[in-house]
Amino acid sequence: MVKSNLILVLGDQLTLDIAAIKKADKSKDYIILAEVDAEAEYVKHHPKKIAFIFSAMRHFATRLRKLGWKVLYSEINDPENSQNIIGEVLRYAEKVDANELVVTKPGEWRLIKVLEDIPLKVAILEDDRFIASHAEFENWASDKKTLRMEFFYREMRRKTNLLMDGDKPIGGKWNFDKENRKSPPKKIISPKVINFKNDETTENVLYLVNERYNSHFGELYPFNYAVTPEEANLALEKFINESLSLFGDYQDAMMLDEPFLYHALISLYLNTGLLDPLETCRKVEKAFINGVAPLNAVEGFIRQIIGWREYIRGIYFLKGPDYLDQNYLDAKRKLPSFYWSGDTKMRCVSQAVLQTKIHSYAHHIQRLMVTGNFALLADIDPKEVHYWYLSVYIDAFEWVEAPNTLGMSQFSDGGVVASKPYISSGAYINRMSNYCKKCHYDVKDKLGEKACPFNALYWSFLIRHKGKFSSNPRMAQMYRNWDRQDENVKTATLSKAQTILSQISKSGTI
Ligand code: FAD
Ligand code: DLZ
Ligand code: SF4
Repeated sequence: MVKSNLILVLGDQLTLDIAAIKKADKSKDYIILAEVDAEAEYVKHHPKKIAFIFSAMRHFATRLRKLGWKVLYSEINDPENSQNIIGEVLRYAEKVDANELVVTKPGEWRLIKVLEDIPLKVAILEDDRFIASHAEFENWASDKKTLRMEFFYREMRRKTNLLMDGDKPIGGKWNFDKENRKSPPKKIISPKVINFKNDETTENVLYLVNERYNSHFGELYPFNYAVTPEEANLALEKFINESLSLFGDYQDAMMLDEPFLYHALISLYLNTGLLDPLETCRKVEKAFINGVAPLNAVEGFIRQIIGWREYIRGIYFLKGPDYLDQNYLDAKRKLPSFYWSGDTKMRCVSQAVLQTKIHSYAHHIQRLMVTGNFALLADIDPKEVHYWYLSVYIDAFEWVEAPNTLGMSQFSDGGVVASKPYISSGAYINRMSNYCKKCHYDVKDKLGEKACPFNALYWSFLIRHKGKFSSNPRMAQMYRNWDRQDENVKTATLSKAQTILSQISKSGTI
């Protein structure tokens, strides 16, 4: 008799196009989906993220069964559930006397390792939901001195033929960012995101998540995210029709009580298999062809997906597990408690943290130039920052979160992802947001009682790490600006920064 294989599908692999399912035989193989505490708790994920994943898993299992697949599903409150992935695979392996475990490569070294070590015959297949394979990225990287995203992106444009006119980019330029990144307008009426109605499956999951993980950071209710590919597609369509045309212009803008602005809010769906990246980009390209959105917006959006998203994944797998342990700037401070409470007088930070608490979402510039910028300026241990981002964001899976946090945001890889640290004083935040007008601190002040903490911290960061950055041509102007300042002001600035850091160490906030 031909033995069955066990096909393990993880909570971020919820598509029929996943490699392990594409290789499976419906007539004899079993698909395993397992809700387990180990995955929900190895970092304490935001309850909305856990609910999103469990509900999407349950909906996917229903779909598989309707299509005739045999599904072995572990619900979180099943008393027989061993509460970890390996335990569940071994339990089912015994039950069905399986031949082999087949799994698509997880997006995290931790899980890859435990699956490689499982006492079963196992096949780990490459995840081919991406545009570039591991081999293609390695090949691209092999002869490069520096791994800059922009050049990799051009390769991806050529490969996908997105926004191409023969071998030339449409519009004559690869990148239209000069036309993007406007300051926020005085008034904005940003389109509302769809609040999906929860069905019985989602309501059951919400009940269980609320009971089980209510000590985790974040608010479970209201829960309105899509949990099926059909719903995720509706969210994408709405973005294309109502927000895409202004996506480029206000990509970097931040506004009080406007968490989403013109962003797509689709990373959670792309990263879990509810949306396909290439199909998404083709729909967005069509919006340009049909005159629904301008080139600067469409090119900017496509670059985020076939450029940044693919590049970041390439870096994670190219650099290996040791990438997580790097700490180029030797940053050692503890993460201030206001990252978990939002309890700070810095309006920009409290906005980012409180939105994250409610939605499990903040947009790119809030992540990079508010919470990330502050952590970098304050020498926070990158591991603690990584733990925070991985647990609080609904779209966070290590392959995409770690290079963004450790590389792009915290410079802990010494400049693999970023050619210079993403740091700024309050002036940048003031230019790109309306936060400062409603802040306790004065963004124009560097030294006074109410001086914006970003200002002194910015200069003290530059001076503390002068040995590492002063020869970087992209930072020369910053050091020249410092040199031009009065000696007394310099001394007072560094002392102010010290006072801020001591205050945070003592009271956990500022
Ligand atoms: P939009 O702004 O509408 O962009 C469209 C899409 O482009 C996103 O859905 C996303 O898939 C892709 N994209 C844009 N920038 C990036 C990027 N730098 N890396 C990968 N994909 C990108 N993104 C994640 O998906 N998961 C993470 O865990 C994550 N952690 C981050 C941590 C830090 C410190 C920073 C600075 C960025 C992080 N990002 C992460 C990238 C980016 O912030 C999110 O992809 C984006 O905010 C998701 O919201 P959106 O769908 O509205 O994106
Ligand atoms: C993030 C997550 C959570 C919260 N829960 C589960 C789960 O119960 N079962 C599962 O298969 N996957 C879950 N995931 C996603 C995994 O953690 C993810 O597959 C790895 O982090 C690799 O990207
Ligand atoms: Fe943030 Fe400083 Fe502006 Fe306050 S003044 S919102 S702390 S940048």
